[in-house]
Amino acid sequence: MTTLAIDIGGTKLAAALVDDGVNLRLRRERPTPASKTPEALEAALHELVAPLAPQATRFAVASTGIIQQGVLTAINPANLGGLENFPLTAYLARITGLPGIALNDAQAAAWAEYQALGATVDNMVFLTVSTGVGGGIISHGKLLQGPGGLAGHLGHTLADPAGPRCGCGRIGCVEAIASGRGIAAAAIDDLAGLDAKTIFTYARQGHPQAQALIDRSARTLARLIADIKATFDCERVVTGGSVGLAPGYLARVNAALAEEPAIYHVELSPARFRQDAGLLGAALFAME
Ligand code: ADP
Ligand code: BMX
Ligand code: ZN
Repeated sequence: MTTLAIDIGGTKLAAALVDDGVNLRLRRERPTPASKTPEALEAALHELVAPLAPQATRFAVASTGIIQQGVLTAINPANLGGLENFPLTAYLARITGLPGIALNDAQAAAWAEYQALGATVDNMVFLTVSTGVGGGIISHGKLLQGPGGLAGHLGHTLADPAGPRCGCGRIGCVEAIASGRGIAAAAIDDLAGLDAKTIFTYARQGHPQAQALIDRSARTLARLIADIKATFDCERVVTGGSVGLAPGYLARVNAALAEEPAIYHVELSPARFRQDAGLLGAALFAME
């Protein structure tokens, strides 16, 4: 069975064909439209999936935002604005002529990474540090989605009550500080207006402010991981997303976590499927 897998992120869209939930081919990627309207997203999705759809028997979407019965709503409209109650699965069914499913991107990635860990781990949490900070929780081998699809939105837990306001409306969310957007938003002076990717390049060249911004993100993530350990007592935390997978980032998170009391320590590893965890997870979930 061939699945048309689609990943909708705040920065990029990706699609690929996945055979039997494992073999990924013909991967395509394009930026998420800057004009965050339903029409712009529809046009971009259409262009992305059109060459692949005729070869697939169903579609499976991993998307940023809350997915409830195939309908997408942003919890943080700054990341994917203008999309309240966007009928994601209905739109894709119409343009592809295929049946399919949709789930949150970090929930999907958690599912793929959990399968990759094998029988040794029964409880794990996936964290993406990307445009936002997303999460997916596997508890006793089951993916937690929650009755409204909100389960695992760990990026919207409190990091700092004196911190910046998050696009979700709360003050001081982990996402507002640790995400790619959070890193960029805090940049000042010569780094003002630059994106997280460029700030990482400056940090590698020894730029003190760039290093401090990345360290602030990594420390915030480490505190979240200690909270996660206290809440779920999981055996593993897996990190993904372009910030989470950037060279040196996980080492900083590990160093900050090591400063917490030992009871809160948990094994961290980078996503085995790297940028494809969402695509593969959606395809695997569709097989369930
Ligand atoms: P999405 O959120 O669409 O899934 P990404 O996982 O690529 O996309 O995350 C986008 C964020 O990651 C942006 O803030 C971008 O600046 C940052 N980013 C992209 N590439 C890198 C990189 N190589 N190193 C560090 N940060 C990166
Ligand atoms: C936001 C939220 C989550 C998502 C996370 C990571 C929106 C649009 N998205 O917290 O649902 O899982 O970002 O998304 O409200 P990404 O785009 O960074 O991969
Ligand atoms: Zn928030």
